[in-house]
Amino acid sequence: MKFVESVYGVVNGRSVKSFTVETSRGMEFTCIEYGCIITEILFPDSNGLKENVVLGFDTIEEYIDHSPYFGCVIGRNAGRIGGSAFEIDGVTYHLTKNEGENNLHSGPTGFHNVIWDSEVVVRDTEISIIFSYMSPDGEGGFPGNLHVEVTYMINENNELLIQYQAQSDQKTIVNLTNHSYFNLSGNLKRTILDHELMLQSNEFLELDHSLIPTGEIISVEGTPFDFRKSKQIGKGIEEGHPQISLVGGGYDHPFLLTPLQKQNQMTLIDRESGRKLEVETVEPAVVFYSGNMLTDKFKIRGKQSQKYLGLCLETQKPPNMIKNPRFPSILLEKDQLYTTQTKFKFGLIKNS
Ligand code: FUC
Repeated sequence: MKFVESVYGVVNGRSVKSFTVETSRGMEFTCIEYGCIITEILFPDSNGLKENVVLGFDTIEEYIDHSPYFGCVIGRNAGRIGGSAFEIDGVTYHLTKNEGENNLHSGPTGFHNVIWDSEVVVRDTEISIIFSYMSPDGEGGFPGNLHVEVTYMINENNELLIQYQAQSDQKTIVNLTNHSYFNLSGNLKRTILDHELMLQSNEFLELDHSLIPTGEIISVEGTPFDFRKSKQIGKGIEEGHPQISLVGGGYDHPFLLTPLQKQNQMTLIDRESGRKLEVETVEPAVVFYSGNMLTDKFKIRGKQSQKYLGLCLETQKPPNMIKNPRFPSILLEKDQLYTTQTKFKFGLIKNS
């Protein structure tokens, strides 16, 4: 395995390091200290052509100016909180409204927008980049001094394991995820509409007009939300459904993952390039976002951004759940250790 460290850019006078890990089986992974952003993942297609399979920029300025959360860690809370407020033990905490009345992805002071400390552990067959951050009590409106650690571990099997840890000195809420946009065509040659997705989920959460879960759980059976057998994302969208139109013509929904099934949970395939991505998580849900709101207002490494240019598989606890006791709690008790992990494995279809 190879490892290279360099300086990616400067934010507020502080230099931001970038780390590149290369496996001997052709994967090249780069992340930076700003937002724990994964800026690039190069992976060969079935002809051995190494190309980038995530959306990202070459400069920190672009991330600061107009990134739709490309590749970053989202925290303290992933997704939307309705009304930008929540209550713990009778105390109401107010967050910044950054999407209408709601708070999206923890607002402008979220984890995507801070510089993390880093430490690198190099072993023979795996390299870990350990990012840490101390989020002060009241940051973004959230209670408690929260110490967070995010580890990107890359191994010789072309797997990226993301491990998260957090601990607070006050009762608070935590729901972390990574917001990478994948596009397996390579260097954004095509949209993700002809990618095939397999997602082991029997149910998804209905959203209201501001994309907050209504509390209704809908069976995927007989709907375009049924990905239990692999199918083209574009085909699903074409089938049409009020929930697909509601989110701008696509998917932006929390899918409840089949409980107890911790393997073969999600597989994304691009037949033309032969690339495959398998995702496994200990989280109970995944927000599958098909890039419906990506605009053409900026370029991504020379290519015009456009709707459906990338998709996210945001593994997490269902969003807004502080308000819904039917779902796993995102409350974190004082001194309790929050841990979670998700694995992304890159490969080729023909090897499976
Ligand atoms: C996802 C979506 C949102 C939003 C954001 C950039 O998490 O749930 O709708 O567009 O990404």
